[in-house]
Amino acid sequence: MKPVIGILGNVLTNFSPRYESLPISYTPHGFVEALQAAGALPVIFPISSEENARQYVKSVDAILLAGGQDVSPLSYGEEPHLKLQDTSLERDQFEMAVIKEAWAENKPVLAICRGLQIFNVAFGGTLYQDVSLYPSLGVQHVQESTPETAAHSVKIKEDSWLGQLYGTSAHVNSYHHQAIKELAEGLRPVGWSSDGLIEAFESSDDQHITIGVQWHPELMIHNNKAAQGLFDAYVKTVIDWKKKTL
Ligand SMILES: [Mn+2]
Repeated sequence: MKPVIGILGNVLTNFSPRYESLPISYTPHGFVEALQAAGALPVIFPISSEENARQYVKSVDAILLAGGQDVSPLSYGEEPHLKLQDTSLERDQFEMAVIKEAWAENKPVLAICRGLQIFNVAFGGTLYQDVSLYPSLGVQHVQESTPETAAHSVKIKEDSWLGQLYGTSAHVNSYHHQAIKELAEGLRPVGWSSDGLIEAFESSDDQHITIGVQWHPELMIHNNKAAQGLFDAYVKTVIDWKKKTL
């Protein structure tokens, strides 16, 4: 049996002028393609109310948190900065409920870009609402080049899940204007850009499988072996975890 992985979806409200009044539930196709290529069965969870999080989590083996809107600063006790962009409180609340359910059930979570940020906030961490608010900013984190192009380097902690995959460094793309400020308890940083921002984390205990990356491997799967390799390794980890818990 292939592992079933729930991808947290989004709503597109401006799909095209012709369909202005027709919101679309979706996830970027790269996530679907990458998980299928890795041998998993992806399903997409539409944004839903918090009370449905439990049943959704129970219906899958593992979770993938996708990219998207800014996380609302109201969730970490701040007012919106002038540089804050589009947010969705509804999505934030549903995703935080899913994250907590997955944690309670020890189900693996791969958190990408916004996914890493919302995971951090769900457990009490905070964010820079815009990278310009980070005092040591020295790297372009919203790259001008196309998404399949690696834009900056990341130093990786060798003794980590990501370290087994990448060794001590990786070249990644970068499309985030928000970033982790204080990391939540229960998580440990395992990747940093050269200006010192946290670009990856994992859970600090051995019990939970949580991998968060600030970059977008799903946009590089066609021309970067390590990008598809991350999804391959995640699905393998989910399969191993499933065997252990049966
Ligand atoms: Mn970056």
